[in-house]
Amino acid sequence: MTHEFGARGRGEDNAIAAAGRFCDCPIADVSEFGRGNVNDTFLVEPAGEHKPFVLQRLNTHVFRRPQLVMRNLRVLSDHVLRRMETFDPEQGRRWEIPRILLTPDLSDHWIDSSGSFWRAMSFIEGAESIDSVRDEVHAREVGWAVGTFHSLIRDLPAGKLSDTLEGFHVTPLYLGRYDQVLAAAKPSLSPEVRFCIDFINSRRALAQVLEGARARGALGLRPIHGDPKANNILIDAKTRRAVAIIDLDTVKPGLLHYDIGDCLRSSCNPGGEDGGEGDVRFDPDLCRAVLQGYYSAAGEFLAPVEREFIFDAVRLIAFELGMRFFTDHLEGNPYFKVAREGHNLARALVQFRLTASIESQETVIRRIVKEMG
Ligand code: GN1
Ligand code: MG
Repeated sequence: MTHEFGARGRGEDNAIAAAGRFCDCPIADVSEFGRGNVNDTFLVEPAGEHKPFVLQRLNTHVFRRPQLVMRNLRVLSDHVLRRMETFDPEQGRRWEIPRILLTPDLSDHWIDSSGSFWRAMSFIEGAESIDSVRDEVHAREVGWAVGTFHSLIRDLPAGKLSDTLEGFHVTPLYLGRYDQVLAAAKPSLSPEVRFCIDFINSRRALAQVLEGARARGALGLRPIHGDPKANNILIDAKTRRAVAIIDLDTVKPGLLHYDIGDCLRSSCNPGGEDGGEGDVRFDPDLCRAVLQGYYSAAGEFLAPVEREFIFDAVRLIAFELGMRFFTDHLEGNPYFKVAREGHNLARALVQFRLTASIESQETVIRRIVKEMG
């Protein structure tokens, strides 16, 4: 399956039908929601007193066993809700987890006549998903939310979670796949394509940095979020504090560094993934603020050796995402939704420029990590 341009608008009729399965209520409106690159997300607004909720069509090209995704979500939410009974986030601040909604026959999903897989979750009210971190206060909240989430799931037994996306964030596997796709695609060598190929070639050794440390036993698997980019942390519109972390489909055992790297690469890139105005740049002040927030919630879990890999993690996850976008571009965009021709190539260039900015600030970033203790 290849996503066509404007794929976001696809299937609204089906969305209305699906919305009706998760609420015994008249539906006033169903509109596209958020900016996910993989699943299709809608906000459902029922008429009358019923609360709005979030409806999603899972991308079953990516999540090939969606029932397992839902089972993981149930395991996760039962665990987190139990932990939250005794968890006191600083001064009773608000902290929530989306609830899974059920159909009348108590199923956590509904499959429509075209085979689309739908599920619904409660909507976290009065909170915003913000694509680019605004300032250090926001950055701190993002880091705090990821640390809090790590702290809430750290005792979730790995055996209870299925691996719903094998090889996710295992960079050497992405590199191997890229090599295969490039060999088959034989792309015409525009300057941008040439740049990406050269950029990857000169950093092949980097792909091993975390997996090598894991193989040596320096880093170990723990439950992680998998996709803690800045806009997956919801910010209370009034208090400006983080209130939830969403997009929980990739929770599974992994390295904390996948999450820390992903959170930093997204939070410290003020121009965002589509590249704003001007140069793509990694902002070290935002990095310090994210880490301060993270450490305030979860610093005690990070062994000294794990801290040493934080720089490598942010560099690697930016590089890896660039390689994933570029591979998808070469393949005709089967994975990430695109809004225009060349979108995944443009996204890859942003991540590679971000990687270069991270590399050029290695000393500063390593010093910031050291400051944290
Ligand atoms: C995808 O769909 P979305 O936007 O939540 C991707 C992440 C990437 C992200 C980049 C399952 O997440 O790994 O970091 O795009 N999710 C999956 O924006 O591949
Ligand atoms: Mg996601």
